[in-house]
Amino acid sequence: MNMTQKLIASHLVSGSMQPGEEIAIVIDQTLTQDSTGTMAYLQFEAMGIGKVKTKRSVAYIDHNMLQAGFENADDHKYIATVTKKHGIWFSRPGNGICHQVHLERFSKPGQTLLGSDSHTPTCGGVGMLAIGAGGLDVAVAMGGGAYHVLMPKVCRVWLEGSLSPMVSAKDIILEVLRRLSVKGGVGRVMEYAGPGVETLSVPERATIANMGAELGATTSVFPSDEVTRQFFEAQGRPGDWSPLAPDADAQYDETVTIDLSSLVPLAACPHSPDNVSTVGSLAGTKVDQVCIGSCTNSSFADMMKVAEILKGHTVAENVSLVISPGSRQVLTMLAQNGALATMVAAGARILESACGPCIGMGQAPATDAVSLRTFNRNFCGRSGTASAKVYLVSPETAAVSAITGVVTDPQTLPVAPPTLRPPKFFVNDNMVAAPAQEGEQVEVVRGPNIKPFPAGAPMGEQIKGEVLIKVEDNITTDHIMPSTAALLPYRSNIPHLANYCLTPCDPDFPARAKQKGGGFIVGGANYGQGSSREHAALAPLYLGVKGVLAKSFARIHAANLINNGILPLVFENEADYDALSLGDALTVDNAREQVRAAVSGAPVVVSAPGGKKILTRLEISQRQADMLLAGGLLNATKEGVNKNA
Ligand code: MIC
Ligand code: SF4
Repeated sequence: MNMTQKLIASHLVSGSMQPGEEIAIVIDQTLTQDSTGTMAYLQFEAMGIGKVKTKRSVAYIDHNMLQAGFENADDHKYIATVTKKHGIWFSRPGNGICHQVHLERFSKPGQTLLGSDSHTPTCGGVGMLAIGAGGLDVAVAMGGGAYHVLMPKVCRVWLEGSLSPMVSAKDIILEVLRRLSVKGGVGRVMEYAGPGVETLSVPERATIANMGAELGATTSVFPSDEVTRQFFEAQGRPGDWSPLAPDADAQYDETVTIDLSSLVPLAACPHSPDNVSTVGSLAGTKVDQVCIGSCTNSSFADMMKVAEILKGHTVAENVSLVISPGSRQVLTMLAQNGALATMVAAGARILESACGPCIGMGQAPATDAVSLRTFNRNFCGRSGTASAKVYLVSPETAAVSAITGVVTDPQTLPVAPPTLRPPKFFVNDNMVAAPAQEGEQVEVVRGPNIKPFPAGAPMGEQIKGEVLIKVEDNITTDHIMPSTAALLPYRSNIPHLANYCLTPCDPDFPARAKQKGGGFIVGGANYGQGSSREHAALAPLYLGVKGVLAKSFARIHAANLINNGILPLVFENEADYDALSLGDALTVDNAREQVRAAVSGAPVVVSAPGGKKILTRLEISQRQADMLLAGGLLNATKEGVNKNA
């Protein structure tokens, strides 16, 4: 077996391990963060379960850190108290970005992790099966329910050679994205192997696993080897380590080979993580802003490289450099060894250990600005400035360019800082609050920002509505449910958020949907890529959207639609996409019957104007059909349809 098959086989509760078949796996650990967490905990509460049934569940506060009004602080209080009540560990604001902290303090090779954040695969860097999902799926897992996913194909990424100085783990994943695109990982686990793997430290592996999310992959997995063992030793957790490797005769569905020695510094150009060019080809482009941090590149080693490059220099006059160390562990170590002072002396603006500018929480660039970021997503407008041009680069490229003021290939710098593997990390878990022994005693605090979530209604015999919007390929959840500093505080207030649904594509969409009493969305390929945010299904649900017809869907978003009772329909014939227009009246007759028949592969017929019949595929299991008929997972769970929950 390969590692993916081993991890799945040891957690399998139902289904057969044939690629494309629905399987159910036991979840050992869960994580949530605050922007998806409020909804996940409201849903968990609605299930009426006392203590979580997982081996470990952790709630992080890292996204909504600007407290411009009471809303974010209210959300923090709600999460702090609801977690204390239900047996969940609570990583307090300031403790760091969920994926970085989870890797450092809670990851465990061989275990499964389900997180309500698409970058949960970061912990694949130590041999976990770590998957991102919607909040409702995570809530079910906390309640002891299995997680359902399609058995992935396994793509082996064979790494040879070793990286040249100033070429980074970020450049490896950018190379994978350049070759495979943002759709290239759909339905796959990326499994890393080959002699190049042992040249990479755990944080470097985590960078690659993290940004595997941008391939659309189910997750990415690295072996747990001697390098991993040393990482656990240095984290003061030697007992949590166990080995993981593929069998010598392991089989893979596909293989991609990368010679690390041949890689050069790369950049993802606006506005997609797979729009990759060499940094050399962009050299000389004037830079306005450099942001270093995020769950992709904020480890101690990354920060030390940056400090080493900045040493003795001043940030170019035309550049604003902001740095957010990924965790309190990282920040403390930088403070202790003087690297923080080096960064400050160079003119860096230090932000707290949180997502910050990565999710548009502050540091929106100037109009038309060029911003170099060590982050993982550069979707248009995500920075908070629609006209900004965001490039995704390595910490080396970012730091060097911050000094020169123009995009600069870091290989042109005479000194290359070493890659650090500290023998001992600074450990202090005092900002992770333990759950209460007697949860019943804890009172959950709900501020006025905590609104009930919209519930789906059981499916009727006929589904009718107009095409409310037609959008192109690769629409992200940042388009469907934008997340700016102004909107993130309302993640527990769907009626408010719904007013901004799909507005980057068409500002009139919410009003039209309300006026028409709901209807259908028409999308292109890879509809719903990016974030795991369930809000990209909940806001359309609130607006009365009953179905989305698209050329294809991103995995997490399709699951979120089904979980909320919305039909994700795939065009059998892509020409039908071209034929549909705004305002076309669509009808699904005998909807309940058609949904039941879809389980065995029958097409769902959608009637369009002029007597046209559009054939669509609804790729669902029996369990998902039950959910759609019941009006979503929560209803189905309440009806007892979902036995596992
Ligand atoms: C993101 O990077 O887009 C986020 C913000 O972390 C999301 C979660 C969210 O929308 O709250 C993700 O990646 O899932
Ligand atoms: Fe936070 Fe950005 Fe990572 Fe999402 S991608 S978890 S916003 S740091």
